[in-house]
Amino acid sequence: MSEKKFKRYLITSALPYANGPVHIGHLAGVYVPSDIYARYQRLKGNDVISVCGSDEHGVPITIKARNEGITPQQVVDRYHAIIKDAFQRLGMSFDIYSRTSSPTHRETASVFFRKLYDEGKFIEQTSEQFYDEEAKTFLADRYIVGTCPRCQSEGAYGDQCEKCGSTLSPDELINPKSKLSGAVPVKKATKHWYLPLDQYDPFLREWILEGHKEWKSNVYGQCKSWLDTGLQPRAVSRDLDWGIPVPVEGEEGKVLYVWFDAPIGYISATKDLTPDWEKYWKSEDTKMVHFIGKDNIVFHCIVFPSMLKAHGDYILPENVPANEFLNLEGDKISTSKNWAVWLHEYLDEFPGKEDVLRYVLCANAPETKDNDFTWKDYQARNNNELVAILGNFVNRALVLTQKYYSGAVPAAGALTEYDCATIEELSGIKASLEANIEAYRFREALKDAMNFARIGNKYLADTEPWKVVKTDPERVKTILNIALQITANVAIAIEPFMPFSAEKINKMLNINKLGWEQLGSMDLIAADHVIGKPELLFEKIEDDVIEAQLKRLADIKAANAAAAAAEHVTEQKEEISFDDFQKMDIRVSTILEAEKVAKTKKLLKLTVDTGIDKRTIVSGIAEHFTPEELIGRQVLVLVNLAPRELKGIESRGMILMAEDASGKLELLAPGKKTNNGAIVG
Ligand code: B3M
Ligand code: ZN
Repeated sequence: MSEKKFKRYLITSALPYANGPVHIGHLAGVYVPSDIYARYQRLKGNDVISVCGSDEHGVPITIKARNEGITPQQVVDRYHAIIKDAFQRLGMSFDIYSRTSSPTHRETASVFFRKLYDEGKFIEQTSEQFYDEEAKTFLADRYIVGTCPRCQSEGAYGDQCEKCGSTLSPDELINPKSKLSGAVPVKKATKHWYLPLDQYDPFLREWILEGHKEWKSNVYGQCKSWLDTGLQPRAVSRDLDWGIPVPVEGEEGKVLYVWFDAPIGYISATKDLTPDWEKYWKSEDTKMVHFIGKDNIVFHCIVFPSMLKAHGDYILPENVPANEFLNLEGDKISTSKNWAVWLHEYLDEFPGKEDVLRYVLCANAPETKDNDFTWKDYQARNNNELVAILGNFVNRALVLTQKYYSGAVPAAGALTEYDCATIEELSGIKASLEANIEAYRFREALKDAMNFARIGNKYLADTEPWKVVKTDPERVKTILNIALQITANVAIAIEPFMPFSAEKINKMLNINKLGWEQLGSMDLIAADHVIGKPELLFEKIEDDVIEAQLKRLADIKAANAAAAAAEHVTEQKEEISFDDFQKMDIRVSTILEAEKVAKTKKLLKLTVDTGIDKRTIVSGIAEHFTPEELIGRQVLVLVNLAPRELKGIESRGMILMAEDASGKLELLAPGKKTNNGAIVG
């Protein structure tokens, strides 16, 4: 860990794409850790700026606009507002939440590009790219669709097949078509500029592999493998009509590649925040930390630092503590499949529970490996940790002070050995808490912060002031004085993690927000100080609330399965002759009786009236239909199928059903009531 002392902190958080809302995966990966770190550094009295904003360029935004028949600007205006409002409601304490469609950013990114262009830092290359002659536009990979060469499924994109997950290039697609016009794309020459990353290999090896061995292993390891694989020149421009125009005369229709312009958004946001922006970006006394998800490591550790190095005026990040990914109920979070807990929806459905979400996402953060969010765990942590420990302790300390002393803080008397042991234990927390935050181990840091409440809760449970007050009221004054000092410490320690609860505690203690340097003191609240009205910090979350969320996800999963099924149709079987078909004898029949076959999950034993006779048929539909709902239903039966014995039961015939790719099963039946025995032809 670098021991260098810095005069100020420049904290950046990955700019969320403004083509959709943010979800808990974004929060756990990037924004909760970033806000904890920024709040902590501010609490310590450091000069801190925390910048973020919407990333408003890039192909996904143009696709969203096209799909909705609106302009890209309308897309980004919608989601910029939703994201900015949701961050603010969750207590994200950015000093600015800007956007890359801003005039400052357009100017800053253009000047940045032009400096590198004028100084010959780019390679200029003309290459053949896919072009749509009808739409008269070059096609980004996402705009080309065709048959996947790996799994043969339709609808694969030029860069990826979503069915089998293969990474593709447009040249590999079978029967490529333009998503814009449906035309077959043609190759057309086009000029672009490339940042020769390979030339920055020595610098990056020195700066990262030698200079930043303290970086998180998941980050350091990814950088090392990128370098060992060998860096290639990277395009910094695109043929698109949405983005920052390439500031080169005669090059209309070309824009800066979104990953070239977006990181410069941190600089432009700082410019919009303060006229003193250069002291943050150009002084070695600034500690710059990028908070990102693991999919952004290459851009923040390899590409952007190479851009900054090429430019020459700017500092480099001191650390990039990227988190891994958060999954939801065991599945990958997916915007396109709506498999997410959207922040703005959570805030609407769980008013007053902003800190519960911050707490759970920090406690479960995917700091070193992917992790899973489950609603059951959310409920358990709220009920067993926030309500039962933090809330319970604070409430007892305050309510008992109100009850015994009308809210006036009692003076402490002589301390017992147990009091001293408790105070001693508390005194060791701060160092661990600081070390964990400084090392970006926020899960461990949160446990440290909660230890003030844990120890306080145990202290009250062990000293039982509600009992002792009958026999030794003087002793209770000491107990509650200590409990209130611990409560004030809790408010300081949890502020970076749960700012709303910290504020509530300070309000109930009737004190102003205390500084970090006061953490650990047992002399924070003077005797006779009158505290405010106690209120519950957290409330128990009941099962029905969680069930409702799980039902929502179950419905989404079912809808996705149905959509997938509708999309994917099983190939047609081999051709048969009319004579082959004539051999089958299919009759309208009615199910008279139905029962489960013992010791099987799938089998039902049916008694069926085929019009010819009443017979037994065993059918594997027990997971789709109950016996009760089958009785009396008309079905189609293949009656001349050779009899088979299933679990000791002779089955004569087959009930005909339709099953789609999602496994959804439906019985086939005549549209109207029909005589049993009627021949199906
Ligand atoms: N817009 C976020 C992402 O890849 C991307 C970050 C830009 S930070 C400069 O999800
Ligand atoms: Zn595929």
